[in-house]
Amino acid sequence: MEKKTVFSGIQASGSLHLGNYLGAIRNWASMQYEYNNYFCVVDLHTITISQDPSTLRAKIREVAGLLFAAGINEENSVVYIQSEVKEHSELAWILNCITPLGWLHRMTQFKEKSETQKEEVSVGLFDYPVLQAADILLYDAHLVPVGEDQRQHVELCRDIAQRFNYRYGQVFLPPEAFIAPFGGRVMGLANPDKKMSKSEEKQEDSISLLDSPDQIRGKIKKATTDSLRDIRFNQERPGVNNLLTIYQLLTEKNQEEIENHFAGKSYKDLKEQLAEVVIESLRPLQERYNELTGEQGCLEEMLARGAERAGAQAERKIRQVQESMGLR
Ligand code: ATP
Ligand code: LTN
Repeated sequence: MEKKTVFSGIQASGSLHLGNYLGAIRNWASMQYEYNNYFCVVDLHTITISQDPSTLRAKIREVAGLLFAAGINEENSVVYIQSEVKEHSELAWILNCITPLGWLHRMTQFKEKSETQKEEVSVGLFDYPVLQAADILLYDAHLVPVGEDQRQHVELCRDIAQRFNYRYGQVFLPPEAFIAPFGGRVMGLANPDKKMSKSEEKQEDSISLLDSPDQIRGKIKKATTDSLRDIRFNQERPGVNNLLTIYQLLTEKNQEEIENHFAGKSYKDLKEQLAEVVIESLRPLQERYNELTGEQGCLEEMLARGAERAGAQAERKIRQVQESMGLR
């Protein structure tokens, strides 16, 4: 039986953190053997919010390197940079012309992001979901593994695909969101009411995948807890709950085992043990990352191969789209 296709994207808006790893990348790596996969560093989405050019360039490379370091491999997956495959922009324009404005006005991510943006909100930020639809539809992806926050964008992509097909024939495959039942939302350390986020300016809120052992110990030590004593999973105690959740995601023990393990211990013990678990879990990833980026030109070659493979599929698809519409 032919394998289904998976597509997902990740922005280069900052340093990848533990939330990105546990909620997304680790799952992509473990599911890659069952599917044909495309994992894309979506730099064109990243510039919907203003970025410093040299930082952006470095982050694009870092994010791509971390995808490989987390175990995504070239045998099973195509890893590439969005702006290196020009068909993404081309298809986004075409889809713009069939997407009703009202559909975009309903997108909650735009409402949230445009509120926190102090500078002028760009047309690109508003159009973000259409570019995302183009990403997915170019590769005939069946499944799109994302966090809960992206469900609405994948639904919009389905609607756009169906509208296009209704007008021009069966060209696109309407995809489905694939939301992992577990690990969907790692919260900030200092501010556990908000999710850990790349674009959050407060450094102490998130653990970067490239943080040193001392940085990790320091951030976890300062994590917000509460004035109670017992160590239990409880949504109403977001700080402690988040530390325990991270511990659980990394050790893969069940909640009862973990609560028994920490019975009678202090928050200090919890934080110290969690820090060691995080350090040990990230160690192999950091070693692979250093190897990959230490070897001159290695990552660049991998990304060039990725862009070539993605480009071949994207070119076929855009041709089919143009023919169906009378552009070719
Ligand atoms: P930004 O702050 O720029 O929005 P982000 O950290 O939210 O960035 P994205 O690039 O938007 O990250 O998301 C990449 C993937 O990581 C998505 O699939 C998203 O659902 C997942 N993800 C992001 N933050 C978390 C988190 N705190 N917990 C679990 N998964 C997360
Ligand atoms: N909007 C997504 C990133 C993204 C994406 C995609 C995810 C861009 N294009 C296509 C899945 C499929 C985010 O912020 N996580």
